[in-house]
Amino acid sequence: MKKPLILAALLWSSVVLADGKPNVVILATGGTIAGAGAGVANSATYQAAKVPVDKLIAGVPEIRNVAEVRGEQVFQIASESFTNEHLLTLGKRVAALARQPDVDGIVITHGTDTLEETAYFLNLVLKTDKPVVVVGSMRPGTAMSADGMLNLYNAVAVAAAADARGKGVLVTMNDEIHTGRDVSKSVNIKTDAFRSPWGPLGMIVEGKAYWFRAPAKRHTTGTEFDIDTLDRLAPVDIAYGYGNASPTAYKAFAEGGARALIHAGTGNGSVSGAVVPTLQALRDKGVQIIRASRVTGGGFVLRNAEQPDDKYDWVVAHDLNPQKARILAAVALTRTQDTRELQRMFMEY
Ligand code: DAS
Repeated sequence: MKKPLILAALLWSSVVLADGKPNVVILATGGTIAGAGAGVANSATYQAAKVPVDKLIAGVPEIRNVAEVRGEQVFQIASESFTNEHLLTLGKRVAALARQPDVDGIVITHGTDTLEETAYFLNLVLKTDKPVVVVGSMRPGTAMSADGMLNLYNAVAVAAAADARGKGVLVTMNDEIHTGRDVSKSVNIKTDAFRSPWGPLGMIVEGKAYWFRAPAKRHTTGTEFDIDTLDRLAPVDIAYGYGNASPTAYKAFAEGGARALIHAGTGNGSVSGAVVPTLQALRDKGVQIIRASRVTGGGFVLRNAEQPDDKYDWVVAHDLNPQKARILAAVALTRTQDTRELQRMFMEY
């Protein structure tokens, strides 16, 4: 650690000890919350990943009423461009900060497009019960009724809240607190965009968290995965099911090195008769086949219902949407190739 950084950290922790407010670190990665548009009417036309973290913090001075905060700019990208390497880099930084006794909570500002994937990944691999809160915004800070300021304030308030500990990785958007496991971007152009099929965990109002549910699935300190033992994620791809579907995409992904294919099936994870033989052949070559559904918002893929999964040695994604199924498969395959073990993981996480 460089000398100035040591001095800054010592100063920061001394201020905190004097003041007694929780220490929250804000890790910025880009996205709309750091976006800027040409005019106040541009709520949907803007450039993401422009505003640096210190400017984000300065734009919400009330944050300092709930916590001592400092920021780090980890990336400055639109989140549709996240890669597995970005996930690993971010996860390792969060884990290192969470180990620091002078850090009480962590906020990650993030683009909304893949926010749900990052939040789920961290929920699986972080070994801390300190609050980690992922937050974004649907409008840039330059737009009328921008949602980023309040979203960021809420995220810091939750990250500073003692009763947010042990709840896994959280997402605060639009006054709601969601588990990173369930939440997904369900509307692509308004502030009420993030939904959990089983409902939010709670709400954050005027800086106070109100809890109504607890996470039901294994997370953070309760998982068998550990970011500190991960130096890569398995390549996993997703192909959509639809009328007139062909096996071309699945073959191409497998030729590209995919270790598992997520089938985003119609209905209950159904697979077109034109595609089944290709998936069977790919399974025989060692590629894992995981049936998810393109139908999201509640429900789950039932094993052996639409397809004889036991007979084909396939996995079902249970209630995970295809993009979250990819995250779990990418992590799980670093630990096992066994179908039964993979299916256990899809039921538990
Ligand atoms: N492109 C989107 C992203 O970075 C912008 C946003 O909604 O944050 O995810």
